[in-house]
Amino acid sequence: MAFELIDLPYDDTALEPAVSAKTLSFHHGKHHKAYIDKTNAAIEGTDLAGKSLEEVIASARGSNQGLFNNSAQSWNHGFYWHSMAAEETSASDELKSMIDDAFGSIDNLKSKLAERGAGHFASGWVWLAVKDGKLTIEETHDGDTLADQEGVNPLLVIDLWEHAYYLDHQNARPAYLDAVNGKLNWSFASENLVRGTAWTYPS
Ligand code: MN3
Repeated sequence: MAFELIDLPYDDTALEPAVSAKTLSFHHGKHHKAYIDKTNAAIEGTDLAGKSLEEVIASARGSNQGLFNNSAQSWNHGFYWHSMAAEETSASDELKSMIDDAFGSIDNLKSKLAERGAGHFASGWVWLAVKDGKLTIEETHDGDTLADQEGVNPLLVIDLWEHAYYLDHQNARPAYLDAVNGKLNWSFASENLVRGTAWTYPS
């Protein structure tokens, strides 16, 4: 059983103007699809065929950089699509209280995410995660992921690769981050928090 390109959880115009249908057509239809296709091609006929995407990522980490990059990017993009929502969403009481404890307010958290995302050098991802029981902002470089990291539960992610924003915001990563901050899916973050373990890529 091969991995599939999951559908976007909203219409392709739903995130405009933060993220346009044109960006999604390339980002989901070309970039994400290519990561999935390359992961499938790399594991076909090996003992990783039939494993979960999370197992493939963990197995490839540190031993097969090409497969790691493609499988982790497959996961990260699935998680990223769900990290944004068409409609306004709200955080659970538990998440709100953890945000207040860690960042003072949800607006401060959004500012910190934008600051860390803007300051991240070159390609990567900025995450809201639970680590050692506390909310934290994490960054990963290139295709690296929090999907398989012990004791870390990712709640939300923002893609910092230029392909995520160049068509809509050109080089202005801060403008993209401000726009995406208004589209973050706090319901998804709350579901991830209450589950207590990392989201899994749909199979
Ligand atoms: Mn991307």
